[in-house]
Amino acid sequence: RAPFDPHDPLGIDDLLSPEDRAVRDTVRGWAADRVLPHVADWYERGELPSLRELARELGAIGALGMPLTGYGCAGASAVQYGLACLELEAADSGIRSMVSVQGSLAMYAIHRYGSEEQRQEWLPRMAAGEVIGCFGLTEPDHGSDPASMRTRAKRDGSDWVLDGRKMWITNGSVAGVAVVWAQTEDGVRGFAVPTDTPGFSAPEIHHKWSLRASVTSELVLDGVRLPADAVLPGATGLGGPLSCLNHARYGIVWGAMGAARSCFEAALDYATGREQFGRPIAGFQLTQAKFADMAVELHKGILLAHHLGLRMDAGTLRPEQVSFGKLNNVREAIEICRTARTILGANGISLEYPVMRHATNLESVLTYEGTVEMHQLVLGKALTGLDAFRG
Ligand code: TGC
Ligand code: FAD
Repeated sequence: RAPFDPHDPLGIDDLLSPEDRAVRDTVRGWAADRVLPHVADWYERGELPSLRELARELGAIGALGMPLTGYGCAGASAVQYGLACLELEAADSGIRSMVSVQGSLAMYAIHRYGSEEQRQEWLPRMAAGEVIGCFGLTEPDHGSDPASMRTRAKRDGSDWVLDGRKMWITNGSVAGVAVVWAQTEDGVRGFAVPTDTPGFSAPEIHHKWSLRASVTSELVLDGVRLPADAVLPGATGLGGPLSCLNHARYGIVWGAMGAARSCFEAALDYATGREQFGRPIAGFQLTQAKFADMAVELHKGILLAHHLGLRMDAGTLRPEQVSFGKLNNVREAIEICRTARTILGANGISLEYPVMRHATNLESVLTYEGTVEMHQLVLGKALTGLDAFRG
């Protein structure tokens, strides 16, 4: 029997193929070299200064649009994409967010719903990290209920004219292309908007106390005139953007466990070295109870993510199952980070350690891509057959 590994107590590694491990190790190595030495500083400054450089490097290792096929994308499995998200978020949720929005939202929308011309125009450069994408669904007054969005796209001859506002948009002010969702006479449609189009601007949102190493922006659309072929032809109705969310939410199911793992490991390392009452604090029964509970939720969460990944690869994953995973794993990850913080005592609040940074990041992760309550209601509806959203 293999010896007990405190970092993999259930032997989950045995479920992975050599290719899965190679993907994981590549992304882990990249994050260790390129993110971990700098991220506390970026976080403190509230910036992601080398975003464009990082995006190109992520493109070079195949991490952008990773499970998509063709157009320069890696064509990786869902499990491999999930492992990459876990490793990126173990460094910082902001890096995973940048990759999620690029690959699972902006690129996925163009790949699934775009014309062949739109795919050829945008995807190879996005896969290489040469063009950054963003995904504008949320508005200042409409977050959980995107069906009520006010952004409008009207026909003017063969052109489209877009007016409205989007809020809290990751990658917004660095994007070369914005996938914008707007109401039309035929329902919600998506548009690939080159961000140098007159009338488009993306002021950055400052003063965030979470996701500080991430670019978040407003999108302002004032009479943005687009040619007829800017609309994504394959999507009509809210199901278009919501189907993109399934993919990004799936990445978060894995990613949240990365943030939790980082906090668990920081706490374990700290508790074995730190002494109080003449003994390492890891030797106290109350501390060990915390470690046992954290490990149980961490590795249950990774098993759940792996299970959902196998279902996605098999084509059997349902949106309600993604809600199950997002609800559980983000909620448990936050609990693990908060518990880890207590183990570090006062040092737990310092940026010298990753714990508080992860805990505050996860407050955003808990809200974006569907709040806790949205995922409870999605599951509630599936379990009871009754829709609580609109009564
Ligand atoms: P509802 O009537 O239930 O559905 C409308 C149409 O959409 C279909 N649908 C889905 N299709 C695919 N996947 C899903 N998950 C779907 N959920 C619903 C549905 O079948 C229907 O299709 P059809 O053909 O019958 O018209 O819609 P509703 O208005 O009642 O709303 C449902 C609700 C509340 C679950 C939905 O609006 C929702 O998910 N709200 C949360 C909004 C949200 O998550 N926004 C995220 C914005 S992007 C972001 O946060 C990026 S963060 C950065 C990062 O990822 O790192
Ligand atoms: P609201 O919808 O106003 O909700 C407020 C509270 O009310 C929540 O607790 C909610 O659960 C609760 N609530 C609402 N309706 C109900 C109900 N029926 N029953 C019970 N409770 C309810 N969006 C994008 O489109 N693209 C992005 O790239 C993006 N990036 C983001 C990055 C960051 C850092 C953050 C913080 C957000 C980002 N978002 C993005 C926006 C995010 O998706 C929304 O914040 C989220 O969907 C919630 O919307 P809201 O903030 O308007 O909250």
